[in-house]
Amino acid sequence: MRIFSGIQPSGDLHIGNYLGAIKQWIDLQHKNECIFCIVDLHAITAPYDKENLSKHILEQTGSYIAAGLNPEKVIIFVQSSVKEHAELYWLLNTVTPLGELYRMTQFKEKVKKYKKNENAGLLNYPILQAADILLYDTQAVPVGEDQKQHIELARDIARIFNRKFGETFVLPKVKLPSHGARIMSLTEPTKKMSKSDGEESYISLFDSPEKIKKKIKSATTDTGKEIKYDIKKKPGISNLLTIYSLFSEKPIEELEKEMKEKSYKAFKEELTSLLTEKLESFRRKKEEFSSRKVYIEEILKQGEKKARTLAEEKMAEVKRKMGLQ
Ligand code: AQP
Repeated sequence: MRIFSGIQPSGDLHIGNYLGAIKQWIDLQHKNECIFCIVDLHAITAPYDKENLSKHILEQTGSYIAAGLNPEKVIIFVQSSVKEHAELYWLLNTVTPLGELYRMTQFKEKVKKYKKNENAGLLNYPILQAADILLYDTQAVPVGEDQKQHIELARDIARIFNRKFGETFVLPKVKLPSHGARIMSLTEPTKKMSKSDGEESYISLFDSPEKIKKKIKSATTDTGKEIKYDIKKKPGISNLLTIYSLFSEKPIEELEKEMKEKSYKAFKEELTSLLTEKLESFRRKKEEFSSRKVYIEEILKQGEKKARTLAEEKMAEVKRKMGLQ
């Protein structure tokens, strides 16, 4: 199967990115043709630090490999290095119903979040995402639940284009993890965990044991004492139980029994030990790759070459179908 997915170079990868997307990528890389993209053109729709963007891109590539992606098996490249993404984006603009864009949950949330930077990129973001996906005849897109709506729109855009100009694009399917599709913020457990929501709200894959301890200790819990999964009444404890369950690979019901007599404090201490242990190898490998800039740059160069070959071929077909040169 052809697989495509991407993450913005907008900060450290967190356990939500890992459980929602990257863990699936690592499993899928063995038996599929995988393309993983660092989506810098998406990242610039929010306020960002121009001086550090290329540093973040290299760090993120190192993080992908530290997390377990094998650059020998998968294509890893930077979105802006293959100009066909932006080119196809424009062509797809002309077939995308405007009403669909205004309906997108992420657009509504981001307009509120970036009140001082309400740019058209926030609205058109899913069209660029559709271009990323359709350019590579992608069959499945492994993402967290927050991106489901965008992948469905990409599928609709492909359908509209095919109807208008003839069979051109593969209709992509969304691929959600069976568990962990939506990890919530530690400080506001009714909101999803996000890179751009302040350090205290997420656990980075590369946090030190001290940071993990501090963040879990101050994670929002709920009234009452019981360690029980109840997403409505106990969103904080339910989120911590989900994280515990996914990293320990124990079902939530089993954990509820194990933790029956324990206090929130004791439960948090156990979660801290578990995360410290499970994230240790990510931390170690990231340090190893952070000193290998030339190697990382070479991976991106090779990835760019392979991605460009595929993208150029598809763009030629799209333009032909549309009657363009
Ligand atoms: N909390 C989450 N739980 C499960 N999956 C998640 N993903 C993101 N947050 C969670 C998945 O990670 C992939 C990459 O997302 P992205 O960085 O491209 O954009 P995002 O969804 O907007 O992620 P963030 O952390 O919230 O970034 P910022 O703060 O920069 O906007 C996607 O597959 C996503 O589903």
